[in-house]
Parts: sequence; C-alpha cells; structure tokens
Amino acid sequence: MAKGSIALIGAPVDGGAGMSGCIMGPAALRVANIGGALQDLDYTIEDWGDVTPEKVELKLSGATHHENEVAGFARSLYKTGVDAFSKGFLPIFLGGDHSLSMGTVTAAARHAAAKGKKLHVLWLDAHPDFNRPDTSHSGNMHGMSAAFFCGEKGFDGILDVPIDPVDPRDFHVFGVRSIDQQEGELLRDRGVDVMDMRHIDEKGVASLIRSVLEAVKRDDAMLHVSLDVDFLDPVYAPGVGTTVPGGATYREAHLAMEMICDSGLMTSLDLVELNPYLDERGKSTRMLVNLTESGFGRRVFDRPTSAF
Ligand SMILES: [Mn+2]
Repeated sequence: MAKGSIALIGAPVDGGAGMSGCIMGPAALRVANIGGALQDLDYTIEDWGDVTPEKVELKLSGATHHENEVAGFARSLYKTGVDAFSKGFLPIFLGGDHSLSMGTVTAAARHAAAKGKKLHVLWLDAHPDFNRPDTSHSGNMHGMSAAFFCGEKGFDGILDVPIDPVDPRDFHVFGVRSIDQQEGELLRDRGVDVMDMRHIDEKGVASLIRSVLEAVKRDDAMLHVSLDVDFLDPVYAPGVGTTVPGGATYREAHLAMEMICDSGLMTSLDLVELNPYLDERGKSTRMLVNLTESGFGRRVFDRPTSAF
C-alpha cells in the first residue's frame, strides 16, 4: 500500500548562484531516477515537470544579480507549491540554486498558516543564506533566501502576495561553516537556531537533529527540509559551486535524513545547488538521490555492496 503522494517539482533556476550550471539540476536528478527510487519505497509519485518562471520586472535597492529571474521562479514555485500542498502532496523541489526556497518555503508557510500551524525549517547547508541585499558582499541571491522568508526587509516585490514569515527561532541551520560578518550579527540578533560544525563535532548529529525534531513535534508544526549539496563535504559531493571543506560526512548526512524519516514530520523538501557541470560522473547527483531515499525510508541494510 502506498505510503503517500509525492509531487516532484523542477525548479531550474540558476541566476541566484555565482556561476551557472544549476539549471541542469532537475534534469540530472531525473536521469538518476529519483522518481523511481521513491516509487520503490512505496510512494505514489507524480512528476509535475519544471515550473515556468513568471515575467517580473523589479529593482531591489542593493547590488543584487538576476533578481527578475529569481523572483520569477519564486512566484511560480510559490503558486505551484501551494497547489501541491492543497492537493495533499508532499512536494520535493528539484533545484536549481538555493534562491528557489524564496518560493518553496513561503508556499509551505502559507499552507501551514491556512491550517493554523507553524512552520519549522531545517536548513542543511554550509551557509545560513541569511543575507539581505544590503548586507550581501556578492549580490548572489541564493545567499538571501532565508532572510527573505524570515521576513527581513529589502525584498519588496519578490512575491506579489504578502508572505507568512517564518519565526527566525524556528529556522534551524545545520552544518554551517561559512558565515559573513554582518550575516552572523543578524543571525544572533534574530535568534536563529544555528548549529555549526563545531556543535556537530561536540554533540553529534543525533542529539542536535533530535532537538530540532522535538521542537517541531512540540509545536505540532509542519517541517520543511532544505538540503544544499554543499552541506556535504566536497569529497562526497563535488558537484556544487560553493564547496567548503569540513562538511558533513556520508554517514552524518544519512543519519540526519534517517532521523527525519523516522520522525514522520517532514512535509516538504528542497534539493538544491546541484551543479552537474561540476560533478564527477554523477557522484553528487547519486548522493543527493541516496539521501532523499534515506529521508523516505530506505535503510543502510537495504544498500547492495558493489565494487566501485
Ligand atoms: Mn544554500
């Protein structure tokens, strides 16, 4: 019997990143048969294809790049996401750079608010992506998505509807190891739940992820998980334009996803920043598909031995 229905929603945005290539992410994930892998775990899968970005013309104050592309995708992802939630699907958004979360998290937050619930966000990433246009050094909007959905200023016109801001204390950043100075001040000031690599080294993945899941359960909240390829150490996943050494290991990442699965709390998922142009023979793509499988019930003992 099927466990539930998952909608795969492609988001080939790459203007939010410093270099291009994420546009190929959704295609690579489909080539790696992400849908079939989830079907084998007894989910009903509908592939909704790639969203078409809306035409947007806006000018943000601050040196942002490709804001029209980013906003265009955010608007269509927001609408498609809200539609998927309302039809009872668990959406998996296939990115695309991390700016896509401006649309996906706000869609989850809208659905949560409509049901009178809170939304928690678990951000598995080397970076907290909490810059505003006025604090960003690069102007790359994939580093601003969390600031946007937590209600920071400077993003007027990204969506054409008001957002339901995520409470920064319900924004859990896990695995970070690269934070800009002003961004760090903002994170502290807003009370974001930041778990950096030092925390993970000292306390371990299990106790930290458990504390996040307990908070979600306590609030009877929805949980959006956003998985950035650079959460992983570049040894395991080189196919990303923003590698930072000292990332999560294969086992740490799988443990996190397995615990998320066990909790039964995840209501939506982003897979972001996969850049197939930088990958090594599909290694990072397969890693991302394997982690997704762990998030939906595949176990370590299910994995066949091979001589690679
Ligand atoms: Mn990111």
